Amino acid sequence: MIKSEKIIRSTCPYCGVGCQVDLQIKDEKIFRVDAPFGVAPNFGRLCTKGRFGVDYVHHPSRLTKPLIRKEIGTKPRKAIGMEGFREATWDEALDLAAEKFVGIVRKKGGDAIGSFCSAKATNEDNYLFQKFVRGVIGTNNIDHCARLCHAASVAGLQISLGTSAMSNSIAEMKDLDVFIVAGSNTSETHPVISTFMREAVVKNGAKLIVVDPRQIEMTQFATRWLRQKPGTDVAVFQAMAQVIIQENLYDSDFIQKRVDGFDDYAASIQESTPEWAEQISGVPAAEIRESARLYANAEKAAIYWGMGISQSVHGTDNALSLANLALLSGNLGKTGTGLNPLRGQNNVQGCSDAGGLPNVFPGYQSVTDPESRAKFEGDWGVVLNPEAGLTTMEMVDAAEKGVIRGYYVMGENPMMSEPDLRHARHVMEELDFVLVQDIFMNETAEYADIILPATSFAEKEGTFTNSDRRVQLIREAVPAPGIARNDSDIIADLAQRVEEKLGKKTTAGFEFDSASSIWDEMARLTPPFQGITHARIEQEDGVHWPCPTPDHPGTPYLFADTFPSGKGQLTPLNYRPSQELPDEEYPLLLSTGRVLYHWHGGTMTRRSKLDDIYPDPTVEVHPKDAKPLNIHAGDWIKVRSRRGEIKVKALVTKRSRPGMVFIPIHFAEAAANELTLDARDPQAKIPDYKVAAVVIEAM
Ligand SMILES: Nc1nc2c(c(=O)[nH]1)N[C@H]1C(S)=C(S)[C@@H](COP(=O)(O)OP(=O)(O)OC[C@H]3O[C@@H](n4cnc5c(=O)[nH]c(N)nc54)[C@H](O)[C@@H]3O)O[C@H]1N2
Ligand SMILES: Nc1nc2c(c(=O)[nH]1)N[C@H]1C(S)=C(S)[C@@H](COP(=O)(O)OP(=O)(O)OC[C@H]3O[C@@H](n4cnc5c(=O)[nH]c(N)nc54)[C@H](O)[C@@H]3O)O[C@H]1N2
Ligand code: SF4
Ligand SMILES: [Mo]
Repeated sequence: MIKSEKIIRSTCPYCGVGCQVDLQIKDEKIFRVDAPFGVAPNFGRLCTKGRFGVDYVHHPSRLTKPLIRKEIGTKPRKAIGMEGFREATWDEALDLAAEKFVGIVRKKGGDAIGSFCSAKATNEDNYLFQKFVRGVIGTNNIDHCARLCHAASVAGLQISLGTSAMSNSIAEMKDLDVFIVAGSNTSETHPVISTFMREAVVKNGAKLIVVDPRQIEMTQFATRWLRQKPGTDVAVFQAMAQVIIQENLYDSDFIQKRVDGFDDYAASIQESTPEWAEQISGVPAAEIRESARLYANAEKAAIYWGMGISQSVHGTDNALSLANLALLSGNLGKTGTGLNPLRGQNNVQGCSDAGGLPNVFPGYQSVTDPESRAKFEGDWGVVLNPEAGLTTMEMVDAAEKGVIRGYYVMGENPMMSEPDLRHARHVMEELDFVLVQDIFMNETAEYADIILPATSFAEKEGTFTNSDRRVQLIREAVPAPGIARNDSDIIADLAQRVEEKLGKKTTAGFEFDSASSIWDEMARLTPPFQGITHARIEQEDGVHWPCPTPDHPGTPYLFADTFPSGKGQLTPLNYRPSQELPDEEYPLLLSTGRVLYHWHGGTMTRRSKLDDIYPDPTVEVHPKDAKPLNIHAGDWIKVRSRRGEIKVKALVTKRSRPGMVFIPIHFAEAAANELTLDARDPQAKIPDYKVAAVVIEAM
């Protein structure tokens, strides 16, 4: 057995569970990953990605030097591989990047730059990124993958409760009596959380209601499985609420003390009977009735949800329909209850908390609020843009119109993750300047003018904030490859160069001696972080924000006494159908999502041994749909939509409903987003990744 030279405690770089890992190091390499037993949130558990998937850190294709496009400036820019770039020094690459940004800012103003920060990078990296973009470039055009992810959950929870984070902690799953898992393939996407859910069922007798059109693994533990047609959640949850009101199962005490809008809401759903919902969703009325009773009669009942709820043209309504259920039944503000959107990326919570959004500074302080702005202007010593910036998809629209001329993309891969890639590519081709900062050459970097090599989670210090708002440390465990540098250091150097060229100087500046001192600056300006320091997290193995003072214990569950908006708000809703439904020409409904072994565009997992287990792009086809087309398991087939076409391997399985196909998003050679459509929820601006129309064909 190999003996480790050192063991470094860190946080898994994949999903929002935020598992604590012990990286075992020999010869400056991670050769094994374990999990400490006594430490939250995972208590010794890891999934296959945390345990076996971090070998991407040592992949030979890591970016090691800054790269500059050989034919910089020619348009339309084309996607090119490594051969189209030449190596450069940091000074040359950063000087040129600064010159290009300054050129655009001088000509067109700061709002001509669009920027993407990263839910893979640390809180400290993202704080500094938004400080640079807001304070030096002078725009609020900053967003990240949260827009493509839980934006609708955020919008819905803001309306109903006045806040958006997961309300209860992972540790409380042991206290569940009843819980709903809606549109979350938890055992593949938040695997360690799913083990606590299973334990709640198997050991504690909790009852689980799964709401999902696919026969995901969680259905094996469910008391009830509501298998609806994709895109019909509002009807199902409205009908559950109708039963709760009609049968007097609601918590009138809770409603009287803590909820507004009951009478209007009750009047609005009189007609939303389970029979009505059955017509729309295909879920038997009796199942809806029984599920409503099970949920409302429980002592403590929680709701967990994922992308099946959020990624929809009516995602905000979906989230609101869940919030309505929790408010009606009083399942908020105590342990084992709550409204819990399971956050996806390792640091998507933190990236939003640190101000990586177009409308807010760190800690959700509004950029349009003069008081908040004055505070940041005072501290940073600059005048800030008073207008909220553009969201991810709005930046694409603005780039198409020529309003945005340059992109700064740190640790995101929009050329895989955005809907309707053909359109997204066309927009990319016409930009004046694209700067990408990543650990690998990805599909977005192929469009860059300059690529800056960053260090990975295993090569730097900082913090990630997991799904239940727990701020945890990552630590330097191995050396950086080549001359790759930490995201924060790159941003700081670039910011100083841009400041100099623009003749602008932030007073607090960009000189930091450590990630911990960047955290301290952010915490000083962000009330819910003020009790948290790196030293404290080190001692306590993580702290849940809000934590306003050093002697505050942190907050595992929210809303004990009140909601941020005062009272919770019940919201009347109307069911609306999806934008593009199957028809004669495109007879199947396409849903896209994830599998256990891979991560998003595959940049990391396809450079890991996990790729050996799941090497090919796939599509789930129901036997009823496969048979007439003579499609067999393992056949390569074509899937076509109005936007594009891909070739994938058929998995003939009853997992997806008849009339529906499911394609994972992880394969660049068959990107699901060649097929998806750019239809968005009007409030949250999130694209619908779960309903489009396609046709399949044997090859
Ligand atoms: N292995 C792996 N894990 C991941 C990721 C990854 O790429 N790979 N990504 C992370 C990220 S960023 C995120 S956001 C999370 C996402 O985690 P999930 O939300 O669990 O991921 P998805 O695969 O998008 O699946 C959502 C579920 O919604 C169901 N669904 C589809 N349409 C509907 C509908 O109309 N209504 C309902 N109720 N359900 C529907 C699908 O069948 C699927 O089971 O995963 C995180 N974890
Ligand atoms: N069709 C369809 N599309 C989807 C979805 C879907 O369900 N269906 N889901 C959407 C969702 S929920 C999400 S969250 C998005 C995800 O979309 P993205 O965030 O664009 O996807 P990732 O592949 O996770 O991109 C992360 C990038 O960060 C890099 N990276 C890793 N660590 C570091 C680091 O420390 N520093 C830097 N600088 N870079 C680093 C990786 O190499 C990778 O290129 O996709 C969305 N797109
Ligand atoms: S559950 Fe998430 S955080 Fe935990 S090991 Fe798996 S991918 Fe990493
Ligand atoms: Mo996500």
